[in-house]
Parts: sequence; C-alpha cells; structure tokens
Amino acid sequence: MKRNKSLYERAKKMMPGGVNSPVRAFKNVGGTPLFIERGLGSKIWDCEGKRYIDYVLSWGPLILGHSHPQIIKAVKDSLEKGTSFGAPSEYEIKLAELIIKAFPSIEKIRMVNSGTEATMSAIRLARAYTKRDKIIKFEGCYHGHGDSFLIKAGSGALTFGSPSSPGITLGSAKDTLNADFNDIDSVKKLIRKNKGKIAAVIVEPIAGNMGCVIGDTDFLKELRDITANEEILLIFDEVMTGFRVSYGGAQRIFNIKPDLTMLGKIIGGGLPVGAYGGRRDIMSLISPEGPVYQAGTLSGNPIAMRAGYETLNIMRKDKDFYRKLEAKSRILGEGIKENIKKLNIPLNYAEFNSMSCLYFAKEKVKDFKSALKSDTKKFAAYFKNMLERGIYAAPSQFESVFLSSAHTEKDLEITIKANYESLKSIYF
Ligand code: KE4
Repeated sequence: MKRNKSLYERAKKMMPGGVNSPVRAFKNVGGTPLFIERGLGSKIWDCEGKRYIDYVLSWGPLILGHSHPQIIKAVKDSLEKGTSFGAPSEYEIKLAELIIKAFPSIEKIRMVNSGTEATMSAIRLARAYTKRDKIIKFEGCYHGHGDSFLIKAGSGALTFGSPSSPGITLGSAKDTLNADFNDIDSVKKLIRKNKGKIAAVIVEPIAGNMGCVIGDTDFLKELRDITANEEILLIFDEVMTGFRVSYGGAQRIFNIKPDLTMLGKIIGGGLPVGAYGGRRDIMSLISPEGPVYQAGTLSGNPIAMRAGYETLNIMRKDKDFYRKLEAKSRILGEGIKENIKKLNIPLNYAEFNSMSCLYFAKEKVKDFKSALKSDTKKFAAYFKNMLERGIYAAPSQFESVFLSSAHTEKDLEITIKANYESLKSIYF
C-alpha cells in the first residue's frame, strides 16, 4: 500500500478523520490526503518523495516560502536558548513593536496561540467594553472555531455544508447575528432590530474563507460609520490579510481604522501565533491591567515570537517586497484568465494581491450565496488534476490560495500550463 495511504489508515485510528484540522482531510475533493515530509521555498515533498508547487503555504503563514534560511537560522538560535519559559521575553516586545508600527489602529496588543483564540478573546473584550451581548458576523466569514462564530461560518464549516456545528448551545447562538457580506442594508436591519444590544461587528475585510471575496470599499466604510455612530465596536479579522495584502493589512489599503484587529498566520512565520489588539482604552480592560480574563501557557512563545519577528523584518526591509509578490500574482492571474478565455468556459477567477480563488461558478462571487453556487464536483476534479500535475492548491472551493516570495516565474509557467491541461480534461 502506498505510504500516504498507509499513514492515513494509521492516522484515522488515532485522530478523528486522521487529521488535526478538518479541511486537511480532502473530504471535499476525495482521495487520500498527502502526508508532507518537508518543504523548501515554494515546494513541498510528500512522504512518497513526490514534489509539489505549494499554494496552500500552511493556509497563508509562509509568505516567504518554506524553510527560509534566515527564519531557520533565527529559530535554531532561539531553540538553543530553550523552548518556553512561561515568563516575558524580549522578542515578545520586538514583535509587538513591529506590528504596532505597521498597524496604527493597534495601540496595544496581546499575543495568543491561534486566530481562534484571538477572535474569542476580542469578542469577550468587546462585550465587556460595551456591556452588550450580541455580535454581528457575516455569512461565509470564518473567525476560527469558537462557539460564537460557528454559525453559518466559512472555511471548513462551509466545506462540510454544516453551517452551524452541533454542540453549540442556543445560548451562544442567540447572541450571534448573521448579516450578508457586502450588503450594508442587512447590517442596518439587524442594528435596528437589536438597538443598543450589539457589542461588535466582526468582518474579514477580504473574505478568504468562502474563496476570495473582496469587501466593497463603500460597504466597509459605511460599516465603520454606522458602528461608530451606534457605539458598536468594529473588529477587523485580519488573521489572513494581515501582512498578506499589504504590510499594514487590508485596513491600510481601505484606509479604515477598526477598533480591534485580529492577526495570526504570517506574524508567527509558520509557528503557532495569534494576536488581538486595538485602541488602548479597550485593550486596557484585559487582565492583568483590567478585569477581562484571558491567558495562555504558550502565549508569546519565544521561538514563535522570533520566527514572526524575523519574517516581518525581512518584508519590512525589502521596500519592493509586495510589489514583486503582486507582480508574480498578476502573472498567475493573467495566465489563468487567458486559459478560461481560450477554453471559453464559465469560471470566475477572484484575486486580491497575493491571495486568489478559481470559482467554478458562472457569475462573479460577491457573497456567501453566490459562493454556494460553485460547482464543487468540478472543483474536486480540477483539484485532483492539478495534484497529478504536481500543483498543491487548497482542497476546497471555499478557501483562498496564496503566493510566496519564493515562487519563481518557472513555477507560475508550470502552474498556468497545468491549469490549462486540467480545465481542458474536465470540460472537453
Ligand atoms: P486559526 O485558529 O486556524 O489559527 O485561525 C482561525 C482563523 C480566523 N480568522 C480567519 C480570517 C482565518 O482564515 C482563520 C483560519 N483560516 C483557516 C483557513 N481558511 C485555517 C485552516 C484550518 O482550519 O485548518
């Protein structure tokens, strides 16, 4: 039996679905998940020695590619001094300083271990600050697996067609209201019906968990105005977009100042890190400064802080980093759009800087409902075709794919060719 298969059989005996995060199980595309042995630059190798060009990049964190020499060196250096102290260390300050400098809306920040922890903590903080219970999120947006968010969420929850997970009490679900992404009237309606009861609106400014759906500028700006007028906190979930779409995230591009921001992925350089931060008057409520409790054994882990610090530093020092990355992203996008045109097939390619999604849907995807119109069976066939051609993309239609500075023009050429051959074999 092939090694991927035998590992998968063993894994399924030990872990639910044989994985430690559902979307990795290839349930949405079928087949056996690949057990990855190593990564270098834009490539990963599975346990059978097969090489892939990687566009998942650990779901976004590896913007510099796998095993970047400076990151490896820094992590090794940190490792030799110990792995965890459960006490403050200097690199927590150094990483926090870089983030606060890059995000003017963040005056104070707290490091945690995942995006989920960041969003859960931010919501608790918003409720404490406003003394209100309800939150508004958007159908198809994903903010981690906290109870408050698994109500018509995106990412894996959407992939499995289980918009709300069992095990969530009515108590938590009743305080989560769902609006429609890019539809400001749906927000106004909820605010009218819940006057004075809403603590926060949380949004992915660019929704990377129903594929790649860009927030309309007017929608986001109106969201900022309405929440400010109603004394509702505006929370930007930039776990995916932070340091991805620009060094200052989506909020710099849209020039919008949220009250709280969540970060993750890239700020850990591939190690487990999440963070939430924002206005000083709000963050000062967090323990031990204030009464809102939030804690974590491995929060601010020195190795993870060092990996994140080195990652951000490399990007900060290269004034051309994002221009070069986005130029590559445009080459990939133009090539795929050219293929769609040449083959005359009804697909939609959505992109925003170095994140993108090929939708198997006729019309432009602008929200949850239109994302659901995608032909997930055709997507599954496409995913398999690309995998056979050595391209490792996200195993779900409802995820974004990412580019790294390690991807070469040769990688893009191979990918565009594989895209053409795969689409041709599915449609003709
Ligand atoms: P984590 O708890 O997975 O670190 O972060 C949750 C999260 C919060 N906010 C946004 C915008 C996110 O994209 C995520 C996590 N993203 C998914 C991929 N779409 C993680 C992959 C997975 O669940 O295995």
